[in-house]
Amino acid sequence: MPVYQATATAPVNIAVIKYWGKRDTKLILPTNSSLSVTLDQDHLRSTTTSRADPSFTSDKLWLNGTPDEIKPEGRLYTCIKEMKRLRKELEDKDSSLPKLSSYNVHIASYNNFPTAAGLASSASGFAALVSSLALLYQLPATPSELSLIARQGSGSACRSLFGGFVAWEMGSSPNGSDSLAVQVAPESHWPDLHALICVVSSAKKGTSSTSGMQRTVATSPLLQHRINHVVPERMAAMSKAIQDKDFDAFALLTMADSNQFHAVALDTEPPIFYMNDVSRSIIALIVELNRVSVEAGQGYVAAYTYDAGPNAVIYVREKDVKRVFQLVLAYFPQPAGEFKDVLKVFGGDVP
Ligand code: 2P0
Repeated sequence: MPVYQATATAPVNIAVIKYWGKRDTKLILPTNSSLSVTLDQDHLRSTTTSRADPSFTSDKLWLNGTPDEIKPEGRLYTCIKEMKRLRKELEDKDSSLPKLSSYNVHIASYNNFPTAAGLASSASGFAALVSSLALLYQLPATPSELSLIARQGSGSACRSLFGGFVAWEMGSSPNGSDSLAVQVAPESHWPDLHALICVVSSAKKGTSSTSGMQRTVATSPLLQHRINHVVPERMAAMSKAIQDKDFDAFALLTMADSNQFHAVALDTEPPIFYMNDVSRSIIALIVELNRVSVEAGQGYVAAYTYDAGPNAVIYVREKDVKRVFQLVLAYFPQPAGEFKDVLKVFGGDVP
């Protein structure tokens, strides 16, 4: 009997223009476009193996070795169903192909980063799942086409189908056919850019992104302003900053968008707080570092950004990695209080 099995990996991505809010919760269609940097494979990635076999009695999933439920009509179920549908289309065109679409699949997914680090794994997880099934089913699909399916697993997952700098275009079609990821620039475009990940707390977040963002959609007047009057211009400006490798513009936009995302979280009823006192102290440190550097005519040094949790991601250029790393450690010696670690450097190792 032939063995039908494939393995794929996908990295974590960190948004610099944030996704927050859905206009369609089932199809996962966002209320605004977003843009992210995909981190390198060495540090934070999911690796997923999929196997199809006529002897399997149901679809099954293991996450880091532990069985996970595939809920009927849930997100995992939808992704697997959509991938089988694409395979079936291929089989209908070429009758010589084995009928893998009729077999159940077993899927095993691992993260190479500790889940205790409090870093989101749904983006890399769903991207790796869709990639491994695409490989198993030998689909001729492009990463943008696969992003349409990964998006239905977790919105931010669609951006992890590409490396480098990636936009998730919100689209306008009610069926989601144009809500997909496109690469703004490959990783090789700006190798000078690094990311430091400061693990402030490894605790699970109090409000999940999925429920938090819909509360924001329902109650925040500031979100309407953001969607209609801020993000469209910011997407264009961020793409240009990346194309031009303009770190000052990139840093200003990244920090402004992180601030506004946390402002709409606070503008939600009841309010959502993702950052804690340590997160805010790191902001103060970066703001002061930049102020001194800008006043000396040397421009911005670092850009912080925070997702739906207290951990900081700090973008810096190669020449400043060591300096910023040492500065963070000087103010937040480890282990101290809630501050756990400066984890990884995207594009290199911790100096
Ligand atoms: C982002 N976040 O753009 C934003 C910034 C968190 C803050 O994408 O409901 O886990 O699965 O689509 O993708 C987190 O939201 O939410 C997120 P679902 P997801 O990265």
